[in-house]
Amino acid sequence: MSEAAQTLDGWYVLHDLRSIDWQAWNAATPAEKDTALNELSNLVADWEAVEARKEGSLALYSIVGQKADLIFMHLRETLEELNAIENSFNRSSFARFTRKEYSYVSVVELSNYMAAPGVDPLQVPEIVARLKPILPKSKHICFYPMNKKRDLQDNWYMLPMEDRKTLMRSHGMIGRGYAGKVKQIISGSVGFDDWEWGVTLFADDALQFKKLVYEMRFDEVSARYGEFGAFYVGNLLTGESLTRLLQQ
Ligand code: 76R
Repeated sequence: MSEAAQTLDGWYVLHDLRSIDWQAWNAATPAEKDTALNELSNLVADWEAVEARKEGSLALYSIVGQKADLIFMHLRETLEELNAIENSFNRSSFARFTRKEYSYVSVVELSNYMAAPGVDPLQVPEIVARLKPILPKSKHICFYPMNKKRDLQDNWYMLPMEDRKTLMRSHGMIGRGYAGKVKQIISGSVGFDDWEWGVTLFADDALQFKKLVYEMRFDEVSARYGEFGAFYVGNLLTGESLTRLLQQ
């Protein structure tokens, strides 16, 4: 048996994708809209307060295209808290004007492929901070789930640790070329959801997503072993701009 990579696991993650039911929204009375918007702003304000206390984090973006309209990416210490978040959203009167499009459950993950030998990663403050990240408020988000293949000769999980390390080093070097342009959060979802990882990228220039993902397609880890789900790309929202989007 090949040696499993050791992972460091941080905050749990819920990607919650919703669409707006514009027909229902346009048919609602001004009073119903007011109540819904107030409840939505209160929810967002609560989540922002949790982030300010560094007990979790929120990314709120509008999705471009027809797969969904909104993505709420929540980070919390426990799955119970994530469950409470989705329940409070579903209970709100705003939820009546939305449809559930997709969700993804995972946990922020760092693996030991690039770990410095003899160093306890949990004693390194930068590593600990990456496990419980405050999500950037970049202009754009890109989210997609992915697997590492298990196909005859191309079976990631049968490769010796040393080979996987070499491959991951090359992956990491490409990634480093995008330092300052793209911030990535890798979250593991084996046992939690239908794919093995969630990949969430943040950037002020959306083109950098395309350049990074394309460059990685030629790297062996992605070229040979990567399998990808649907891609979601979007633009930053605040509680205020979300309200504006609904009121225009
Ligand atoms: O954590 C680290 O920064 C160390 C190096 C590193 C690891 C271990 C790293 C760096 N990644 C790691 C693990 Mn990554 N990453 C992806 C994708 O679309 C594709 O082809 C793949 C999707 C992107 C875009 C990306 C970006 N990475 C992983 C894993 C877990 C693998 C496992 O355990 O088998 C996956 C699934 C994955 C996928 N990666 C980086 C980036 C970037 C931008 C970096 C550089 C980060 C930096 O140095 O700041």
